[in-house]
Amino acid sequence: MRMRRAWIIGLLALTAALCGCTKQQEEPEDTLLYEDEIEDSDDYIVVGFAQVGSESDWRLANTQSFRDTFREDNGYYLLFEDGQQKQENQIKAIRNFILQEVDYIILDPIVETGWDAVLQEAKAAGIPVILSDRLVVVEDESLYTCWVGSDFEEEGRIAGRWLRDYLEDQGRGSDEIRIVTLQGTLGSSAQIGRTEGFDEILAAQGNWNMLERMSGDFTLTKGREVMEYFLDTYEDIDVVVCENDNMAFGAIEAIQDAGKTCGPDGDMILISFDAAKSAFEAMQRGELNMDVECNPLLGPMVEEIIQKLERGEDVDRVQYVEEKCFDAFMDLEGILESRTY
Ligand code: GYE
Repeated sequence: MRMRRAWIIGLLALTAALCGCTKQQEEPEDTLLYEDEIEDSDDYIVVGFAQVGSESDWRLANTQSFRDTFREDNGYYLLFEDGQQKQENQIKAIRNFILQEVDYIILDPIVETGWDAVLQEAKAAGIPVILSDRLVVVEDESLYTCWVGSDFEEEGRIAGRWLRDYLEDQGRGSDEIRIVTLQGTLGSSAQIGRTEGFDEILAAQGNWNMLERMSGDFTLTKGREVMEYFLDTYEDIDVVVCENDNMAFGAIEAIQDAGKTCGPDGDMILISFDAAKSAFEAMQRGELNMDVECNPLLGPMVEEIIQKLERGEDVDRVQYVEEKCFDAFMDLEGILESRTY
């Protein structure tokens, strides 16, 4: 079901006319460049990517990884749709991909539920769906081919274990520890896993008190608002768990505006997830204690899967990305040199 370049252009124009909201329309220069390069005989693997949005540093690095991988000179034509953190936009994008008869659909589902109907449509059209980053919960598991992403629950456990050991080292192992959590988008795999993993460790510590959890939707602005609310509501907070870096940056701003401090020498311990470069810089400035890595560079892994499927080979149903954790006491300058996101 390969599509010729000229055919794709016709379809792109049709889609733009139908939905009036495609990335191609927002960035006409992409299409123009493409039209200049028409060679009727060339075949491409056409991939439609329904991305969550552009809410975080992690997300931008993730999008870039797909753009870098699925290039025309690499044999691909990538149709990219930014869902702007709305499930309905992602569903619309998938329907457009089906209409355009793409060869593969890559879906990074904003939340886990609500995908049965549209994935059924993709299946009926014979288009394989590869899940990337987050997972879906569907009744019929055959609605997607495979999933590549992080073990979010383990990330949550890593954060919890680190906190337990750190408090122990500080001689606070049996003090009452008052914790607040800034959660990611509720119902997303990253939020569910990180919350549950951390909870597992928390449940075993009789002296840890989770004061409140609230969603900051993985963004700096909402993270800041939630932290302002926590600071207004609770007088003593010992630990702030942020389920991603951008919310941690918002929390740092709120804490500093309130005349308080966080980090290894601060009033509060700050824990985050993702380990983007900007978070390393926050650790270097002494504002953040630790960060659990979440690798956004999933493009090459998805490409490998597509190549296998093209050759008719079996693919693993689940593939985890390798991840580490970093804290402010490491040689951050040395580590930063080799970080790519
Ligand atoms: O942690 C966050 C992003 O799903 C792993 O989504 C991803 C999360 C990531 O917005 O920064």
